[in-house]
Amino acid sequence: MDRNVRIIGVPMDLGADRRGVDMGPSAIRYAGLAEEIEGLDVTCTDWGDVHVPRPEGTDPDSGAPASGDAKFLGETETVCTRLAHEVDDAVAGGDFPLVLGGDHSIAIGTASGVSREAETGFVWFDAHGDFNTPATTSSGNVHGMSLAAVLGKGSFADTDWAPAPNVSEENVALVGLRSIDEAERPNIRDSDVTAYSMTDIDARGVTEVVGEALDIATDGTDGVHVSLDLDWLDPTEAPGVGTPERGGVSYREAHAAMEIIAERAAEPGRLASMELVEVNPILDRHNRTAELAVELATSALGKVIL
Ligand code: 6HN
Ligand code: MN
Ligand code: MN
Ligand code: MN
Repeated sequence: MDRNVRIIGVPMDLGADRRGVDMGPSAIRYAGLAEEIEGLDVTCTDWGDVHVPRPEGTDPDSGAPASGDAKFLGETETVCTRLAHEVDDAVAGGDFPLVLGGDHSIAIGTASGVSREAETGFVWFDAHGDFNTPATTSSGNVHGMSLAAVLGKGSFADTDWAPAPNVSEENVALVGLRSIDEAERPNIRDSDVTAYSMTDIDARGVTEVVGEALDIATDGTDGVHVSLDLDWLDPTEAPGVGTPERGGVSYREAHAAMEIIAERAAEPGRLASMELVEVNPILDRHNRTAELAVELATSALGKVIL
């Protein structure tokens, strides 16, 4: 990594049903994130947390009436707007934003901040598509709609905070899918994103799939944002997530993917930003999912075995 890493925590849990994901930033810090990054001879500054309202005393129906079925949409907008400002500020200051979630709804803020001045491709590592809209969701949880929001799908098209200013569907690749809702599937199929399921990884191997995902995300863009939902990994490796799905990638496959990102994203500006989301310490075992998040981040930032 050729830039100072700016850590931005977002203790957000309004976009998911299971409590505890708001403690993700603390758990990831406790697992030694800053120390491990400095061990790579990369400087690192922790900017603390973006303020997030508590769900207690907050009305889940706070969004505009036109929001349809999306819980805490008003608060999500507030948090994502704050985060977008922080991320934009980091990029403008020449830093590399490393965002710690929190649930995956925060990607709406990261995307909007990082793409404010630059065409940005996305590699979205996840068991889920996060491609529901308020019209198709069955949970009402915004973390299951975050990529659709970034791309301005459904009623998100009518908001000024959700669609990212400079992200094209053609430059978005999802990797590792294995749990898509029935009503969500056509949203993905009818879009121009490229989606790789676990079946693709089984057939072609993680290195080939991630290489192709990076080709898509770098094609004509200024940089790539890596959004890493820890439920991308198999729950045996990453038990501390709110929506675990069996059949995810292994420990080594996850590292291989991050190592390819480090290798391919080495040119200045290529890796634009990264976020680590959905770590839930309440459901974790001895902080191992947070520790894994730290390991994967350092792999993406250039840690090599030899
Ligand atoms: N995540 N598809 C489900 C929903 O509620 O829309 C699950 C979403 C999970 C989202 O893990 O970031
Ligand atoms: Mn500022
Ligand atoms: Mn997700
Ligand atoms: Mn997920």
